[in-house]
Amino acid sequence: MTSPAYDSNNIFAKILKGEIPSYRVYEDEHTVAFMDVMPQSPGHTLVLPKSPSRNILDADPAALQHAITVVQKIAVAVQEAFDADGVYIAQFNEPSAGQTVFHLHFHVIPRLEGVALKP
Ligand code: DGP
Repeated sequence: MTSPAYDSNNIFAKILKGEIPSYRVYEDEHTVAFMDVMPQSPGHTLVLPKSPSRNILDADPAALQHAITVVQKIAVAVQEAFDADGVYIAQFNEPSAGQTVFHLHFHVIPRLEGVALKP
């Protein structure tokens, strides 16, 4: 089955264009990271490539490679900033897999031993 085309009106595209505010914690030429508006734990951060892709299935490999290096930087930063015991990385592709916003993004979620994630 082929994935639908990228829709440039998705909410993260609007955040990238500055049309919707976000709490940005990192930005470089290719990638942005900002805080998730519905955090599953304190420090829940989203990392996304600026280039338009719906999810990992249609992502440009170079953009993906760069984004994962930023995921690592953010994971190290949130582990330290939130004194986390671990960091959960998640990424969803298409509604059947739990994706709700259709611009490729990675969840970087600090975890504390014995503390459940918010649903
Ligand atoms: P998913 O597509 O299921 O991987 O998750 C999308 C995430 O995006 C979800 O955790 C909530 C977050 N989110 C949705 N709308 C906004 C928004 O306008 N701003 C921010 N910062 N996060 C959002």
